[in-house]
Amino acid sequence: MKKIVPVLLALTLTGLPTDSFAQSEFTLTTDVLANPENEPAPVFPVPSERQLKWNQTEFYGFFHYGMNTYTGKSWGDGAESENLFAPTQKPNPRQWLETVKKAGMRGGIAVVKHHDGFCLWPTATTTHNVTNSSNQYAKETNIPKDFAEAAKDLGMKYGFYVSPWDRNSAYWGEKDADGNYTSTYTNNVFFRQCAELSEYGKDQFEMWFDGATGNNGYYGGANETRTIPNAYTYYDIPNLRDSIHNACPDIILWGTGGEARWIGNEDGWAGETCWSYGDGEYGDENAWKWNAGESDAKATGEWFWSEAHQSVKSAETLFKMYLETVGRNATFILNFPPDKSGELPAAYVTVCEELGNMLRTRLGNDLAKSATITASNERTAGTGRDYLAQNMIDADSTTYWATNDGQNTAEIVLSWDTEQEVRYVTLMENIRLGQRVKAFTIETSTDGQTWTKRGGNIRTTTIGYKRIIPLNGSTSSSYPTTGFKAKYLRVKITDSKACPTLHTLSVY
Ligand code: FUL
Repeated sequence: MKKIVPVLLALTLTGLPTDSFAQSEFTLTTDVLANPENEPAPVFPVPSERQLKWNQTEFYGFFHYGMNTYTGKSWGDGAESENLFAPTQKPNPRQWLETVKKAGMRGGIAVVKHHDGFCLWPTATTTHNVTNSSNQYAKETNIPKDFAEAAKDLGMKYGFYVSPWDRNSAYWGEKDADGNYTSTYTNNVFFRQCAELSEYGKDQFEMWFDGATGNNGYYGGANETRTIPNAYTYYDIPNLRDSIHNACPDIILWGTGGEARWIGNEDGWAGETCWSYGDGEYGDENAWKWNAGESDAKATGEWFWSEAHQSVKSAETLFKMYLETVGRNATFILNFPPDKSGELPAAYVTVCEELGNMLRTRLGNDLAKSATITASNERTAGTGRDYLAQNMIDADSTTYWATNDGQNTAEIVLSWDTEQEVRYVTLMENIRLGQRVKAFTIETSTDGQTWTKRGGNIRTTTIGYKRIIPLNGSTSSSYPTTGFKAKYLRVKITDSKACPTLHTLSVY
């Protein structure tokens, strides 16, 4: 309903003719506040549309391949001859993506320039690139092009890791005669590299910038130690972000780019309590900026392939890492390094197949779909939207359940005609309206009278984009051979910043 509110304003505007502006009367219409759908008000901060899409990628591959693959170093110093980059066949990014797709991953990020500054595409920004290697396969290499094409073909998301720190460039960390940093590297090298990369696909989902701020390096032959005080200002991140968003609207500038955060470790785990705002493993309930966590981890011993670090973690270990990242409101970027042939070794392919099978058999058959669902409170429907408990099990993430305003606690009950064996519960908040839930419990019952709390000592606090709770309380032991018998499963939301909004409740 439109309300007309007369407003009398006393304005004192310096420098303006006071007779016409001193007192003015106008009407303010409040129909901007009309809410025919009765949607809950957002709890800020909320994610942007591109941050939401990014979150939905959930689990994706990381591919460290480049100069270090051939030198065995973790960090090249930038003095490496281009000829050292010598693939034994044409690198095959399609095989990388096909492999991780088998593991259930939805996309991948390819390293196209690491700290050594060697570019895996024919760039105009530096001679330190694939075209200047004497190796024939190096000359044919264009990782961003082949990676993007393969991803599109396979229906996967894709993006690139481009190191801001460049130990080869003479301009990185360069100072003028007065001791001030020049902008040559940022403007003429780094921006242009990002711009060139944006040409390889307008639908990229993430650009990966690590936070390294310098050390010793080759720097065009200077062979010295250089550092920069502040990556954000040195790389002119706000400007870079605007430019790249104009070219690639869905791209998230990760890390130094400020649109999603490093989870704070490289071990494949996020905090049990994990807010999508703030920093580190746990986030910060009171922070003001949406900054969801991404957890980066290695499936092998090193980021790059090397003779010494070929062994790969077991699928069981990777499954645990999946539960502790995707299952704790973080995205999971898992590194598999191609070897000197530019392909992933057979052992990595096998592990990816095993992991994919585990995810399908353990978290693939949602028992909630065949349950009856009720909730202690369902928000009053609007003209074209309802907030029924049923919306949590309808496989449509755009419909959701919510309670009425002021109802910050609630009970949701699933029941089945016959006894089920249950091991995991997945919950997903409608984070478009902010991350709200602060505490919940999960219980099971065989008779609807006696309830047993599940989840062991796991902190059932935040949910966020996605939370997966192993009902036996353990992510570390392998898959429980028997689950809990249940005819009823109850989720109690015991604390929330405002009325809770959930779009998915799944049981496995
Ligand atoms: C870090 C780099 O220093 C490591 O070499 C690796 O690329 C990791 C993923 O990011 O910032």
